Amino acid sequence: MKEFPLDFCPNTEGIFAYLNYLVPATRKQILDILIEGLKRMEYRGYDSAGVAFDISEETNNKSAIKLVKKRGKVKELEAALENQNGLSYTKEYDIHCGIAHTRWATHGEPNEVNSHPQRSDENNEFVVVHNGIITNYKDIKAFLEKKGFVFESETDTEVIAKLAKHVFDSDNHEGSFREIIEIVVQQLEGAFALVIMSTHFPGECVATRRGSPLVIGMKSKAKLCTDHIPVFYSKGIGLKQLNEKGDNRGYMAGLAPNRMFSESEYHTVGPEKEVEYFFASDASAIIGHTNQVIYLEDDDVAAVTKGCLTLHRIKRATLGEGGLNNDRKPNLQPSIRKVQTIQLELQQIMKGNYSTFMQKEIFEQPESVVNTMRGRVNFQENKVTLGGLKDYIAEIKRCRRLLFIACGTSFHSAVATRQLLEELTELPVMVELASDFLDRNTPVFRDDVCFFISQSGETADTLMALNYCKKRGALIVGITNTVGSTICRESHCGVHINAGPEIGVASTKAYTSQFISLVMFGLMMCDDRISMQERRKEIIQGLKKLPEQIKEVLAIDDEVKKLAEEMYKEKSLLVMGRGYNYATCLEGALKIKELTYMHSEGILAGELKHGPLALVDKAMPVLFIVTRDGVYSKCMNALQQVKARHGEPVIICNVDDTDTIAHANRHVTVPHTIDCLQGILTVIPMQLLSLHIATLKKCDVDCPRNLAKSVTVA
Ligand code: G6Q
Repeated sequence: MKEFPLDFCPNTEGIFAYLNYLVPATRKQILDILIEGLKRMEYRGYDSAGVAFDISEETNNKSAIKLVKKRGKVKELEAALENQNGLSYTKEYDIHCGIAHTRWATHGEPNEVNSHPQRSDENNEFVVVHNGIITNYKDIKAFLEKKGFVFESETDTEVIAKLAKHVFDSDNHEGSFREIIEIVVQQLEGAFALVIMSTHFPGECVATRRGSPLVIGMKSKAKLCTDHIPVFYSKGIGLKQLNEKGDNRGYMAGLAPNRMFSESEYHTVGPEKEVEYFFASDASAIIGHTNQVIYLEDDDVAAVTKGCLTLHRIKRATLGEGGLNNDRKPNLQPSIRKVQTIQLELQQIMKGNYSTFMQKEIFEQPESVVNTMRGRVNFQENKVTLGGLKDYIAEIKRCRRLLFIACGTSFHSAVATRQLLEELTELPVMVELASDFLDRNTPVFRDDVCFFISQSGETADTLMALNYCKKRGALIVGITNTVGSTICRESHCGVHINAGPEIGVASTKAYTSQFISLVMFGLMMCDDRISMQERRKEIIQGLKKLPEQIKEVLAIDDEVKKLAEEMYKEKSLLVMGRGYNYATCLEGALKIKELTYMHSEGILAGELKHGPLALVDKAMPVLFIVTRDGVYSKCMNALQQVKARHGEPVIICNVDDTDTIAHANRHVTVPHTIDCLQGILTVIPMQLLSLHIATLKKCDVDCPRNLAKSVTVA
């Protein structure tokens, strides 16, 4: 199978691991927990799954690990686990570690050998689950092959397990588990999150990340010692040393931790010692067990030994590596990881009565927009307060320019609000696609304010652009939907859009909440401008009416479905509009193409005569968005041009706009709101249309082909 190039590797994989310490559990219960963890992450998309667990009971107490892996769905892995000969499912384990994974093939086709966990050798001495890509795996593989290792899979991951065994064997089995893995991760390049277990360290596990999320949940009936975990620093070693010497003898001494804190571990206090740890790439796999979590930072190495969790880092980042920290001081990296309480409720991520997560999320918008505004917009006094920004507003007002940087749908939310932000802030506003922004080495200055908009808060391109701007001293503002995400942690300040978990790969409710968050920011920036007061008031009153108006749009679902029935066999759809509705054209076309695999293009109506008009004839499906705003007559002009070429446009326009409706072949209507908010109402028919076309074409609505919810590799 062809390897995916690095710029096309959405991270759909899922890691889940469970470690129980003095919390007795039968093997059946342990396997159920592992399988359940994988099921919670199924929405991310995957093509094979696997688990590793302890079987020392079956091998006369000689430490041993069993791997069970299956191509296909988690339920097939579950069935395979039920049919393992010679395994006792009732035997209780006081201490146990198990790791599990859902894989989406990148290096090597989806089959059992390529699935994770990957192993060091036939005895499964070290086994690993891995999300992401090891870019230098070929070099490491060549090095290990010279040492006599024989590889069985086509994966990049296998080098990790084998390198761990090599380091362990070369050091006469003297290093601790954590020390071994610290040496291993220093040799790895690329993006990864890893959890590793070993027959040499039963009941222990080590986890680490770089550029791919990993969260650890803690649960205990006993009292836990602290609400934060201190981080130790260890000196690093380089691949060069490993290559030159050919073994790692002597490296353990170099890695002796530089102790800096007296309180070193996360553990229980008092006589009761029982504790459980859950490791996952996605908090949704943990919330069913505990809401107490820590988010690992890049290069943290977490280790659990005898029920105690410790965190280490190889070395402190220097200014050159990390730029400025969140206080805009040289970055020496925080030296603790706070234990956080996640608010996510299990039912929040369940599908309920809806047939897909996407449908549920579209229909949640009357509530999600309220949640975005809750406690922030005072409709009586026409005031807006964003708690995460209020201390920075004075600095933002003094800036040279505002930059809004994002990818995909999140980028469209910036396009949708650019005009309003220019009007309300009276500042130059740049709207940038993160990948292009980086490609251009765009100049950024200390007095720039850079906004990073991201539903997941983990998108690699957006994150790289953030680091680029942070190093240049700009103020970093995060607009995210995921509390604790990397973008949210790396920002100096920001706004949580509070849309609730968005599971469907196609972004819907996050878009409308991002849109509103940016509008609220604009309103906050001009609250002391006398000349803006009338405009502010009408926008705030427009925001107040939005939830009810969104309900009215959702009520036309059946009409949109009929439209979909007429369109779903078409090969293409052009979506045209201008002004405030241009973003709806881009976002609508993105929804159509990603969900239905139909070609679709968002076209600025002002550009028609500069090229796109050539596409228009009787056979070309066209959808035109025309609402009663400042560009209405220009839109009507463009509509006439389309009709003059025998185009038969379907129109999205305002309710009761009989003049416009008269020009339509077919139409759907949305309520009228103030110009700058109209895009929130016009995008919903486009979300519904793409959903219905995808359903009619029997496409996978929640997991469109080739796409992932969280694109954590650039
Ligand atoms: C669209 C997708 C996608 C998404 C980008 C950016 O339906 O969800 O375009 O918006 O991949 O993701 P983040 O908003 O998570 O950064």
